[in-house]
Amino acid sequence: MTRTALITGITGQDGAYLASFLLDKGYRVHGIHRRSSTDNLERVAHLGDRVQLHCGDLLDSHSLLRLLEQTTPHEVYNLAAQSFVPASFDQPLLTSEVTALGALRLLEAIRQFDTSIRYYQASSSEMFGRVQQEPQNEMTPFWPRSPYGVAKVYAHWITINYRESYGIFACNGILFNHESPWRGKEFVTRKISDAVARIKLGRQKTLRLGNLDAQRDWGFAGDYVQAMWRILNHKTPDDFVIATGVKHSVLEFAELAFEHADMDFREFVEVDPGLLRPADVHTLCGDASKARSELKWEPKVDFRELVGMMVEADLARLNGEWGGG
Ligand code: NDP
Ligand code: GDR
Repeated sequence: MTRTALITGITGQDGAYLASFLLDKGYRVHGIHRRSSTDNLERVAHLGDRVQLHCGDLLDSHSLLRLLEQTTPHEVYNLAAQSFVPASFDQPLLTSEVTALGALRLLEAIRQFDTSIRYYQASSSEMFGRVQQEPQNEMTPFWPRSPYGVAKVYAHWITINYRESYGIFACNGILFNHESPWRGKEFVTRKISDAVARIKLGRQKTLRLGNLDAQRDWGFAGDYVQAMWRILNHKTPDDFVIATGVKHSVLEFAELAFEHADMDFREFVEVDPGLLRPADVHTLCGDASKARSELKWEPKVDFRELVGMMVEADLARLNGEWGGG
């Protein structure tokens, strides 16, 4: 029987990679997107009518229930969120409504419609925030450092609560930072790769960054969406850390990205104190050994390959040669 998946946040980076992955696995794929006055379907355009798109919003319970009834999914992937950490300091209430209560609205709709639906929650390493242990695993206590991180902790625990209370196959993937050529331009990796390409082609002179010392465990989004599917198709519902286990600083990312285009970052990077956050997460590094042993999941793309892939894609984009794959 053909399996059916419903993805929230299909227009985002992970939504596009997950939709493509599930289609290749033979799934029928439905996606929920917000109505917009401008086209926001760029990342899924290449999938054409293989993906069925529906208007809905995590702020609107009725649209979620209606779309469950219309699409009758076996699996629901909740990837939608206000996902940009700095914006969560400017709009903490909106972030909580979407990122925290949005998960609850979707779980409630599942509870009302069909408790046999499997539910994936996009949990985040930002929940570890001021880290209590290095590296972080499923047992590490949370200490979120932003309204976004706090909202993700709520969504994480309400997912566990619906699993324990109603027997729903509800799981959290605690994913560390993952990037790709489809990453939004406000996130630091894509901001850097885009700037490197522009500077290389003479269209930009400098790159202004905030905290250069922040360290992240960066992986490739294409690898990480495979973990989402493995989590939902595991024998029992559970929570998993997904990470590479290797961390690098923002400075190292910038250095390598400029080097990839035969440039020296010291000539172009400027520090802008205005880009520092009220409270930042200084270091994150994940321990994915549970996913490795129970899900047989492994990241394939390493840091150097990821940086090179992103710079190459942005150079190709600016030259009008990028296919979007
Ligand atoms: P993006 O920011 O690229 O995508 C977020 C998606 O959520 C977009 O499709 C956006 O729609 C949608 N969205 C926002 N608000 C609403 C709403 N009110 N109703 C419905 N949809 C909404 O995020 P990523 O793809 O990078 O991440 C996917 C998920 O994983 C997010 O929940 C994120 O918080 C989480 N995560 C991401 C990590 C990463 O490193 N990428 C790591 C750990 C967790 P629109 O296009 O209209 O804005
Ligand atoms: P993050 O990603 O906050 O980890 O959240 P982001 O790329 O925004 O920041 C990573 C680190 O880089 C530092 N930094 C800058 N960040 C941005 N955006 N712009 C800059 O100019 C800049 N200079 C330095 C930041 O201070 C930070 O320490 C991402 C999102 O995808 C979340 O949704 C997800 O949950 C987490 O990753 C895991």
